[in-house]
Amino acid sequence: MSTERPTDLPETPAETLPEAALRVGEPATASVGVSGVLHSMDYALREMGPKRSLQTLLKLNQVDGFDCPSCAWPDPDHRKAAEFCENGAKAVAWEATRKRVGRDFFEANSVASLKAHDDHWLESQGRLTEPMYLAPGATHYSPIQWSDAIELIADRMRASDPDRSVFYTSGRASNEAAFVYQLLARRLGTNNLPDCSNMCHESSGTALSEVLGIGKGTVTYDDIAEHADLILVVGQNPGTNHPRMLTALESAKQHGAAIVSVNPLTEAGLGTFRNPQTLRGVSGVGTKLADLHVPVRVNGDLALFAGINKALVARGAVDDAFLEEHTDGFEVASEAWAAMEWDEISQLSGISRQEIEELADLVEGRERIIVCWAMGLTQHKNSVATIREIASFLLLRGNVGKPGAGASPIRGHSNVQGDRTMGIWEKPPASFLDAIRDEFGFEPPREEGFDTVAAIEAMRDGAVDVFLALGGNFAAATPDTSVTTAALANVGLTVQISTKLNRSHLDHGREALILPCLGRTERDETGGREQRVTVEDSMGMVHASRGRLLPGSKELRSEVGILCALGEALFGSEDAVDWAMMGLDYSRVRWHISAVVPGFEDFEARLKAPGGFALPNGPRDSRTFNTATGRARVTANPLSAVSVPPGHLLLQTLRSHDQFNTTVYGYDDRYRGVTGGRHVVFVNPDDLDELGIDDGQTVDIVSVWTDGERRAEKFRVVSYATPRGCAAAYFPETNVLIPLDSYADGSRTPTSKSVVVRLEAR
Ligand SMILES: Nc1nc2c(c(=O)[nH]1)N[C@H]1C(S)=C(S)[C@@H](COP(=O)(O)OP(=O)(O)OC[C@H]3O[C@@H](n4cnc5c(=O)[nH]c(N)nc54)[C@H](O)[C@@H]3O)O[C@H]1N2
Ligand SMILES: Nc1nc2c(c(=O)[nH]1)N[C@H]1C(S)=C(S)[C@@H](COP(=O)(O)OP(=O)(O)OC[C@H]3O[C@@H](n4cnc5c(=O)[nH]c(N)nc54)[C@H](O)[C@@H]3O)O[C@H]1N2
Ligand SMILES: [Mo]
Repeated sequence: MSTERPTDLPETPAETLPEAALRVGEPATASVGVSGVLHSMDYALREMGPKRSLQTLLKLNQVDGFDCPSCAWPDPDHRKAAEFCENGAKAVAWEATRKRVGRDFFEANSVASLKAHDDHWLESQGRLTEPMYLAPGATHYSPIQWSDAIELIADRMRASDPDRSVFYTSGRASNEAAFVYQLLARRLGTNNLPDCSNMCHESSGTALSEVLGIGKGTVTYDDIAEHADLILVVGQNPGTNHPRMLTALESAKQHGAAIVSVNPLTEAGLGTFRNPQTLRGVSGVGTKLADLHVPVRVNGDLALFAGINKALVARGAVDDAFLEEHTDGFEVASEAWAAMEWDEISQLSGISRQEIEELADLVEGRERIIVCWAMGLTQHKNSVATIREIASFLLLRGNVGKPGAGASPIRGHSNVQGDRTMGIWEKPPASFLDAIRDEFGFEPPREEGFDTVAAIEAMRDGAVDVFLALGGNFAAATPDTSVTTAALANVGLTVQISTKLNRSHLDHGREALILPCLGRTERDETGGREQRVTVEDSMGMVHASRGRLLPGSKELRSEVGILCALGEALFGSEDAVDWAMMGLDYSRVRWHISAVVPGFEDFEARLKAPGGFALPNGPRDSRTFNTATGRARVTANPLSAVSVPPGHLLLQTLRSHDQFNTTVYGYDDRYRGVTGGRHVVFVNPDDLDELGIDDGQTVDIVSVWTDGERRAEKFRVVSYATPRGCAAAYFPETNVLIPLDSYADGSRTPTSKSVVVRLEAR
């Protein structure tokens, strides 16, 4: 196989970044509505054309269709014909595009030349079509047969110690793919299963397991849409990241709920919502969603909720019977709250005592309270403590295990929760490993494996020979971009199972493979019959997903198919695990899942119910708490927040309206008034005055950490309504600023929302 670059093919020139087109206008106060729908249709037609657009969008989130590959928001029981949002439509169009990246493309473009392009350009080249191999020292990827690619991975894994292989997962993988993947890692002999969850809701899982005895939320769709009378949306931007949640919030309002948004920014989605599925929405008359906006300082939520808890306890406005019957720790926590100083609470949260007391008034008048949250809470040093404090807030008034009340971490990737349920976890419980042993008859490894941060450290230190990624974009999504890039270069073989070209194919190990796979939208005929897969949504509902489109290329394989082939290559056809059988028929995988994973008994049969089935949830179903004491734990968590030296700002890194994580659909952030570019940093006007920096000026963002400084160059300053001392900019462009060893206590989630920076004029 040739790795020489053919000289007669021109390299695609690297485009200059379109930042020259950057424009900043007023942020929007309303969201969705007709403009959002038209925007997504425009997009769908451009990427898919009219026929594919119809074929896909009308099957999206339908009972006999496929699960939206965008976020993990659940489906309502009563679905509409168009059960999708603007950003779901974009995600589908992005996958079902008619553009292709084939061998000619890789022949024409060296890895070095591709690196000069940005993330939008890379993915917009189209779907990957055949397996590609980058030999040691080669400048270009070249085609490789599937069987050779699989044999090559097996060969490198066999030649190395199991703990020198790493199996990364992104949250789009189906339950079936995830189950086979973790089985492969454990059969090989390692728990090195880092995943995107480590960078996402790990803090939620850690905190909730400690205090409620379950690492998931405790509410259903109907709890939000029909039963709650107060919903707090904390550190989450649903208008962009979970747009279908706005429909549920609109319904909640119609059922009398009050909605409070706790966020440094006033995000458009929680202003006026124009629901395109209703006549009122289409005609432009919207529902005002948030009744109250609490402009908390970045990282100020622990202090804010401690303040509310302090106020509630001081007033005696707690549910004594619930606390007595179901919890422990209340007495100790009450003393700790009583001892906290209001001045410190207000200073750290940025919210006055009076405003906090007013919030407590609102809470006192409501009987069924839900707190929803996402990355605004999970990506700080004190995130686990913050989420424990929120659990205490719910427990104080018995808001767990009754209709319309509970904890609701809103998950990101469409199956990230299911992946964890299937055992994608570097520290699986012993009971899970025992079940694997009993089902398959081999002894799985018991030592804890690498999480995402530990995996990067191990690569950096030369302790990894094979890095395999089931989806995602590890090189771009992880913190400390330069460190991670260098770490990946230190790996023997990097393997990416992907749908689209991305940074992780270009920041590679000494040799590298790209294995192109089927996406959600595509018909899966692995083993000569039509297969379906399953997913679990953010509320613990499990349901089937079946794509309809013809695969983007004849060479594409399913994730399950690829992984089972690797299992067979590694362990042979006589192995304790029936790799070949599972690769032919996914119901065989589900059969094993039934035996191993609690809550999946009779899996295949229960899938027949339209809309799927609910997994058991102790706190929600029966106020059963699987904690160390068998009770829910009320905790008061010592006040803390990141300290920011004078002249510096606390930067949060977030998503624009035109991206899905590292997948950048375009350069506009409609709701925040930014078009034509992504290199912007949002700063409070008074801070700009104090720092002597002008709106519109170009700056470098410099992060300050114990080991020195990191720099992100050429950002345009945007004067914006964010609390004093706080700033915001988009990820992944700013991941270069986040130190690898800056992570949350207890969950080791990188502190992507708490980066101490200064701005340096250019
Ligand atoms: N279209 C689209 N959908 C997505 C994604 C996507 O990229 N695009 N990503 C998916 C994934 S994987 C995830 S995890 C979710 C992410 O969903 P979100 O968590 O909504 O994503 P972010 O853009 O990171 O937004 C964080 C929000 O928290 C606020 N915030 C930041 N710091 C703080 C703080 O200290 N306190 C409080 N109270 N708020 C704060 C920010 O202002 C922002 O509104 O969305 C999922 N859905
Ligand atoms: N600074 C900063 N960093 C962050 C965050 C932040 O808020 N700030 N958020 C973090 C969060 S919440 C998350 S979840 C992570 C995300 O981290 P990842 O999950 O690793 O990244 P994604 O950008 O979601 O992955 C996109 C890639 O997935 C591949 N892909 C898409 N669909 C499929 C499929 O069906 N199968 C396969 N095999 N591949 C597919 C495509 O090739 C695409 O390029 O990033 C984290 N990083
Ligand atoms: Mo996420």
